[in-house]
Amino acid sequence: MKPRCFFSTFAAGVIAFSLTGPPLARAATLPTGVWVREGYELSIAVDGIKIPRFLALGPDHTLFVSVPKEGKIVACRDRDGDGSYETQTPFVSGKLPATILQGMQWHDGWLWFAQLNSVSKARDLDGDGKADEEVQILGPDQLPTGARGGHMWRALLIHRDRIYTHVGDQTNATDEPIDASERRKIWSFALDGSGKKLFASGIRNTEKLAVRPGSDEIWGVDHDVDTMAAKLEVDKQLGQPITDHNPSAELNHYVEGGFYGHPWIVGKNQPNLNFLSEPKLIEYARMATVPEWLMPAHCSANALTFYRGDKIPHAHGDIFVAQKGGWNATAKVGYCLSRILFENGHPYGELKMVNFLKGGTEILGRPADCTQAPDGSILFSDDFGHKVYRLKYVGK
Ligand SMILES: [Ca+2]
Ligand SMILES: [Ca+2]
Ligand SMILES: [Ca+2]
Repeated sequence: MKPRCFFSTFAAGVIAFSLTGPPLARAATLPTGVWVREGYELSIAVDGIKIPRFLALGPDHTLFVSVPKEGKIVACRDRDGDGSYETQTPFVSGKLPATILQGMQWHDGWLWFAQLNSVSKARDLDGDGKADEEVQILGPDQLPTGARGGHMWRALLIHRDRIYTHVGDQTNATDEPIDASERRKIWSFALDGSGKKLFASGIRNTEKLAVRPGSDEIWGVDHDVDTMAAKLEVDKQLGQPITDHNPSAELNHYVEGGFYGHPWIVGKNQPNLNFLSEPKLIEYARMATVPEWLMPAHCSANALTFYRGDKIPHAHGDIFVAQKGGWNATAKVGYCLSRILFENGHPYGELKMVNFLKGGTEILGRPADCTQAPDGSILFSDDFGHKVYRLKYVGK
């Protein structure tokens, strides 16, 4: 059944928040024209954080929000449990913006967090909401090369006493042998930083890793390459009819020893058209693990969360994906939160849940990360609108 579209006209109510002083009254409303799937309610969970990126839940339902441009992680509290977070406290601060605070996970009493060249953990000992003990677990000597190029957002996952981390290709598609760089790979370490092991390779830019509920499987969404047919689409009057739709963005199940194709192979074992003269092209295609699910080219699927709750019907084990929207497609794609449906551990369909593209052209938001709130709703950050939204199932 085709979902009924409607435009939000309701206000989220009054958001009261404080940075350091008493709560401030502040009216926060949804941007006009955001589409929300029927049966769901969208509201503003956190307002007033400039360019929020990644999210993590801590004890007592604290929501941690990374703010890379300001070199800090903000701890947000929803004291009355109504889905609106009233207080914001800088939990970690003073990091250089160039080191890009990104991946976070609460584990064993600490907030673990990744920067470009490090993985650290911090905790608050005196209960004032600010971390006072910080330990660096991995440093530049153990992690891939430093601040050069793009895709420097470090993923971080702690699972079964291992740290998993990844930084993407330093360019759109660097033409270098698989072993030439420690980028484009997932590495794992013991929790004390020892025992470095290669986990998977051929990955362009996967900013978040997640474990499928009831399994030890590690999954992630990988950004597709840009300008894939640039060598063919040379007549500017003809536009970019191939690049506009290729290659698809990928949802991958990353396995130990797996190779995921980048930069030579894209999507379901298709050649990157800029690498047709690569002598090992077919060898790479034979090696590559194909994605479990494909999303539209240039949607910029940025981060995911598996749903582990029971408040959204039939959603346990499904994935929610934050799609920021990319620059390389002629018509805008992405700018949404989607849900990828799973059955027997594999995806079989995708639903758009929230659409921030008004009339196909006007950008109202760019979802960067998502996570499941303690009450079973979905929280997702918008680094365009400087908000964290809450999507709650309300019926039907
Ligand atoms: Ca509240
Ligand atoms: Ca403290
Ligand atoms: Ca791939």
